[in-house]
Amino acid sequence: MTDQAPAAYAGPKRILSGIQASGSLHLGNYLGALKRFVAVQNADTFVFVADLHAITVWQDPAQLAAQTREIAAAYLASGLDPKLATIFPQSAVPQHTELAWIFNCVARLGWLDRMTQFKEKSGKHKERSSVGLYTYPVLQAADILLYKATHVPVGEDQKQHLELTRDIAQKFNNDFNVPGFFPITEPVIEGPATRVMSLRDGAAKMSKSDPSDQSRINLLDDADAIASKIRKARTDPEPLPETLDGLAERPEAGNLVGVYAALADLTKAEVIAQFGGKGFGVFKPALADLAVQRLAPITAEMRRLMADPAEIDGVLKAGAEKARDIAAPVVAETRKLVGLLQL
Ligand code: AQP
Repeated sequence: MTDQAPAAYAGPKRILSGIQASGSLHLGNYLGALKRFVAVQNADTFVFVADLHAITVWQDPAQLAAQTREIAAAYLASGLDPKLATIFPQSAVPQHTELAWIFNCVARLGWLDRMTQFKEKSGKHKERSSVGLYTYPVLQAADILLYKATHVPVGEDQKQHLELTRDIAQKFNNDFNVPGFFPITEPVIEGPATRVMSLRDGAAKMSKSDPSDQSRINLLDDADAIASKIRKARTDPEPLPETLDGLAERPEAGNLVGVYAALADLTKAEVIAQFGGKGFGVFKPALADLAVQRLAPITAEMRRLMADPAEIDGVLKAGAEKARDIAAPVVAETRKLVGLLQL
């Protein structure tokens, strides 16, 4: 990640990201997003729980608040420091939806028609999907540009949505003749685990919505479940190759090597240097030990926090106040540029 804000934008470098409150978090969310928020956090970092994104598909109203707190607990347990980073629920800052409406009028239908995540999530029955699921990337652009965020650490699956955010910023700046008003945000997609794959299928992304629990390691899994899922993970019969190139046609092996590298803060090449030539009988137990060692303290802290909603709510409330203070003037200025009546 560069240390500079993108060109033509004079504001400060600001990091922002979020995770949907749509179910239990998994290792892909942790390595692709959470762990990286923690690594880059500073006093200008905003991390939100995307509860409005979650309701683009059905969420049980009796569970949504608990799911929102669970994501916040994962943030804190993974090492996000609320004295440094601003942590808040998206819905507590009404300016997200206000800016999203203005952006709905800037974004073009053709841009949204190209979004592959909508196609994947709506499946064969797109006419039965919510309108919110379709316009989800526009709300995401508002989430980012509301804070004039310059850098967004995400997994690879979000690349196309970040491109749409850049297109919306560019078009808004052009349409209203305000070069550099919104930054052209940089996606930060880095490290050996930007796309963690299912443990059952090396061609599918590890995902909360995969019906098979065996396909993912959940952050709330205990040590036995983690070890058993890794032991049963689908692989081929060959030992690990001696060079990185040897992983090219071996998606399942490549995935496990990437997970090991991300958990150990190594490169994939360093993992291959250590385990090249060894079979999965050696590699899988080493990976299971490492995963348990890294995840168990996070799981324990998440459980402690989730047993005390008051502590989490205190962090979210303070974060929301801080976020609203930043968001309100940006929306006020945007309204003025668009020509909406100022009363
Ligand atoms: N498998 C993954 N590998 C690496 N990064 C991932 N992310 C998600 N899956 C992987 C990253 O996690 C962040 C939060 O994602 P999200 O919850 O907002 O939505 P998602 O990408 O739709 O996550 P899921 O688990 O796949 O949920 P469902 O099944 O509900 O669609 C993002 O930065 C994402 O890139």
